[in-house]
Amino acid sequence: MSRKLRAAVAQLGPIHLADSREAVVERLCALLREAHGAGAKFVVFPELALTTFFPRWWMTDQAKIDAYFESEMPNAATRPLFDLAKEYGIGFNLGYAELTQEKGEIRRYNTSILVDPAGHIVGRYRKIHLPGHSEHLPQAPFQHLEKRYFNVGNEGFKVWRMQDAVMGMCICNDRRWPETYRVMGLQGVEIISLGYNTPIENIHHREPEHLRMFHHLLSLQAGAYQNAAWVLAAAKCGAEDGFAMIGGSAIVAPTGEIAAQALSEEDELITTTLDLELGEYLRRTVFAFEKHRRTEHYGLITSRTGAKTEV
Ligand code: CDT
Repeated sequence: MSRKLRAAVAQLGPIHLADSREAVVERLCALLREAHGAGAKFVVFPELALTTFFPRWWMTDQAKIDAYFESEMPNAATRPLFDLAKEYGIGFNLGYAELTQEKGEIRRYNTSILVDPAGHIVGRYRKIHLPGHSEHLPQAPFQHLEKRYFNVGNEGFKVWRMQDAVMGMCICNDRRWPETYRVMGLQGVEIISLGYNTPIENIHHREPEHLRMFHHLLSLQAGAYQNAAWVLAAAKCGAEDGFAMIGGSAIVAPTGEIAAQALSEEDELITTTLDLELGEYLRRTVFAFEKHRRTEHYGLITSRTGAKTEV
């Protein structure tokens, strides 16, 4: 029997410091209405979709930092999105900054959730590959303080069955690491969804601007193909208070081909019908892991973190 899921990626244009959560959620709802009109049953929103990309700002007042975090989900501001999605019977992935308590300690994560069409949170992912730095870089044009403001995710790369598909999540910089996809691939993932905020300029090392888009797509396409999964990637993009980020939201097929791609750097919806049999076919043939993988030669992947030359 053919298994198909009509899905959408909801790219967001800039969210400025002055924009309220309520105004942003209204934009998310407008995209959700458009997705419903296009027949989509699953929608992917970006990383940190409720606020500006605040790790670009150096802040020392913890109360000011915490104002960008959500301590419950859904909450008053996001409830309209959950209600509308439930009314339409649409599942979604939403990224936000999560403030929580674990064993009496406050923890902060860069998180995304999977919400099923009945409005229940069925999955949660906490970003593992946090990029950037933790100290103030006064000479840099902007900061990238994820290593300062967030704890490293502590729940691994899991998968969940939702809407008759095996779904997994990762967030932004995670998409550049092959291990991200493979750990989910080994759990039979069929759809990997992710959000991202990728500055046009790399403050850590100089590189031509066009490489930002090239490496973004290269990573999605390689991850999709090598794990026979659909990859759905939603940008927050354009210039937030003058700081530019790439667009290029995309839906990538298990063949590695781009099935749909956003053209703008604004709020924009792209849709595709995901044929889940395509991935099944590749997992039975070229990527039948159980037949072809040679784990006896892969030990260094988990026993060594940094590269070391011994010859
Ligand atoms: N948000 C996020 O993870 N951004 C990173 C910037 C990396 S700078 C080398 C990204 O991978 O796009």
